[in-house]
Formats: sequence, C-alpha cells, structure tokens
Amino acid sequence: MASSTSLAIITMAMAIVFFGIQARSLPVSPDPNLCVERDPNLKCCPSWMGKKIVDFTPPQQPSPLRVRRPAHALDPEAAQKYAAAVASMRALPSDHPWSFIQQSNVHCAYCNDGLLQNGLNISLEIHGSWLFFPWHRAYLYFYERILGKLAGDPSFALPFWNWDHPAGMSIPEIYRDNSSSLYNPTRYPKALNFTDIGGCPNDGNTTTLDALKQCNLRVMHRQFAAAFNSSDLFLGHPYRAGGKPNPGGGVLEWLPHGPVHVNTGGDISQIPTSGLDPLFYNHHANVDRLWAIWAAIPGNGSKTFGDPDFNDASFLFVDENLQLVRIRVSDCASTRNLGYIYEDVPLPWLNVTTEVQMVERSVAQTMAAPDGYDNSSVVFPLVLHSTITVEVERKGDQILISDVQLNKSERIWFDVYVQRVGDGSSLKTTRTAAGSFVNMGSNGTHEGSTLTTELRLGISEFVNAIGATDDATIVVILVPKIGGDKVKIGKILIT
Ligand SMILES: [Cu+2]
Repeated sequence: MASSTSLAIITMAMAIVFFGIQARSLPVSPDPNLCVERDPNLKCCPSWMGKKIVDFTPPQQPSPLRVRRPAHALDPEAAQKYAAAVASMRALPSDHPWSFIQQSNVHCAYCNDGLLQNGLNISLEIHGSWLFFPWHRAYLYFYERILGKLAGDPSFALPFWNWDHPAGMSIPEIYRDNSSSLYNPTRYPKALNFTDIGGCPNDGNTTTLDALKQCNLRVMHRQFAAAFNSSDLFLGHPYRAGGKPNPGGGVLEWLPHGPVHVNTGGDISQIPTSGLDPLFYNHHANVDRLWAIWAAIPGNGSKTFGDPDFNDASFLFVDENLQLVRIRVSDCASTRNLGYIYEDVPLPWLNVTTEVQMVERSVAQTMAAPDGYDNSSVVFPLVLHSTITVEVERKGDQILISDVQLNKSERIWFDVYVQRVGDGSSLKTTRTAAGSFVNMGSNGTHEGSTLTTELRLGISEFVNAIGATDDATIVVILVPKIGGDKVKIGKILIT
C-alpha cells in the first residue's frame, strides 16, 4: 500500500514536471533596451530604445478599410499621394522614428543580429522561421499608417507589387522616375524589363517576354503547390525563445520572396539594406497578400494560430502616434483585424500545370551507375561544389534537406529537382523542379553568423507530374546556382 502511494506521488510529481515543462510558453520577443551595432557603416539600431511600451489595439471600426491595390494599376492621383508621403518621410530628420532611414533600420535591426531576445543574450532573427510572415505584416502595417498620417489620409493604402501577374512582372512604372521619392538608383537595369521570380532568367535561352512570364507563372504555381496544405511548409518552422535563429523558412520565403529581392538588385537585394528601396515595402505587401490568399483556403487559417508560442510572439514598432507599440503575432491573424484588405485580382498561376522536363539520361544521371543510382559516391555531409544526384527512399511526400550550413552573410542559391527512377533502357527520364533554397546574404556588411537551417518542400504534385506515385524511391537532384561551394548539406530525406 505504502509503496503504491509513493509510486502515485512520484508519478504525479513526474507529470507536474513533465507538463510543467510542456506548458511553459516560450514566445520570442525583443529586448526593449538592448541592441548591438554590428556594422559601423550601417548603424541600424532603432531610435526607440528604452521608451515606454503600450500594447497594440486594433484600429477602431468603422475606420475606413484600406484597400491595397496593385502598383502597376494605381491611378495617377493615388500614385502622386503615395510618392508625396514617401517624400515627407525622407524629409524628416534621420533620428525621427518615422524617417525613411529609421523605417529601414527597423528591418535591419531585426535581422542583422542587432536586436536581442528579451532577457536572453541571443540575437533575434525574423527571417527563416514562422515569424517571417507575421513580422513583415506588422512592419508594413505601421509603415502604411505612418505614410497615411504624413499624407493626411486615414484611408491611405500601400500598393503591392503584383509580380505573380504578367502585368506586374517588372519594376512598376511609379518607381522608375529618377526624380521621384520612390526611386532607388541601385537596382539592376535589366529588372526594368522583367522580374524573374526564381528560375526564369532572361538569359537569351527563352526567346520571348511572354515565355518568361509563363515560366514565372509555373514557378508561382509550383511554390504554392509545394506548401498549400501545411502551415509548417507555408509559414516556416517554429522558433521559440532561446531557440537558434533560422530553423527553416516557409517555401515562399525561400522563393519567390528571395529571388525577387536578389534579381531586383542593389539595396533591396541584401537583407540589411533592403528597406532603403521603397520598392521593398511593395514587394513585401505582395508576399503578405500571398499569405492572405493561403490563409483563405479552407482549413489553413485555423492551422496557423494553434501554438501559443506563435500567437504570443511579439514585436516592437513605433506607430503613427509616435508610441512604442508591442504587437503580438495573434494581432496579425487577419488583415481585416488590422484594417486593410487586398484588392481581388486574378491569380493566373492557380491552374497552370506543373512543368515536367524530359532530360537525357546521360545529363540527368551524371553520377549514376549504369544499372541505377550509385549513392555511394555521394557522402553526406557534403559541400555543394557541383550538382548532386541521390536516390532517396520515399517515406512520405515531403523532401527534407536538413543540416544546411552556411554563413548568414553569404548569398546562396540551389535548386531542387525530383526525378523518376527510370528503367535502365530508357534514354530519357522526366524531372521537375520542386523548389529552391535562397539565402539573400548581406554582401559582407557584417561578418554574419554561421547558421544551420533546413529546407522542406511538399512534393505530392511533382511526384504525380513525373508519374512516380507508386515508386518506393525518388531521385533528388540539387543544382547549385550561387555560392554552392559555401554551403554544406547534411542529409536528404523524403519523409
Ligand atoms: Cu524580404
């Protein structure tokens, strides 16, 4: 009797310890008093350190609902008002929290190892995890309201760069006039003609602009398909207080988000300086819009806000009343809650079919033995000096490329293809791109830290496309595009 009582007590104590640990919530939040200047040339700690903090309250209804419109379709009056507001922002003293430079610094401080996690001496990083979408939503919210204040227009709405529509697949006109506040001289001239959202380079191989745009639509479709039914795939991996930065971004953060930055060039192509290009905010408005589209798919919205460490993660921003505001991820659950919506525009990528390439076996199987794939020649971990081809056992419908090691400041880009294991006699085999890994890097503005992250891609649609639905193994091909010799791959699994 005595022993069973003590057993029960021990069990209870263990349960308390166990559930106590389980229940301890660990949402990420910034330290309001600490920021480290990592780069003397790019002082980006915000001017609000140490100020009194107020909790966010959503805009009162019925304040006007702001309607964000595509930048390429903005009427001249709206474009003029927007440019004038950004000009007012640029004219403010550089230490004013609303100034253009301070607005840019906010992004830099949250991503260049500037701000620290509250009470912990660890950098806070808002890229490469589930914080990516909500942080940028909150950031644009305050940016838009400050512009509205400067414009004297409470219904002012930030336009979005509609690069997922053929009409928006280049730098919109309103950003091109070099006398406008919306101009930035560091962009690549070639981005004026066409914006490659990832994998559709204007390199002369694709003959017409229309063909390039169709390629973009296929990429857009592919990326959405790779993430549409999973919040982990779409939003990115959990990132809790005390956790390592960059546990792994969502599929769309890698691409098209990354390539649109990189391919536009100049300030916007590097994380710490990207806020110095006005186009940055409109690029991110489109990223935010894609989140809203994804969340509207039945079932996805509720998947998003289940974990208290996600819901309660919080950020600090200066608002349009010059208050320092703490906003939680749960406040960002819907754009309506934040007083804005996106104009409904067509989604021409929605019903595009997944592209399957026929590849000469000799090209596709450069590392393969005549009777199959010789995995023994690929030993992990490996540096991605050149294309690698591995046959992987298929346990599920997600590719996991894990223990990807790189320096945060380096620009890295590799593509992932899936290919059917063909019979030995066939001369051709089918393959399709399943996604990409893109780290924008910071071009040495700050030494950067080493990070270990992972890329996860949903592949059911691609497996169907190559006709490998019943296959027990799939061939995975990694093709380095930028900085392959600076990235190490830990392992590849299909889980
Ligand atoms: Cu970005």
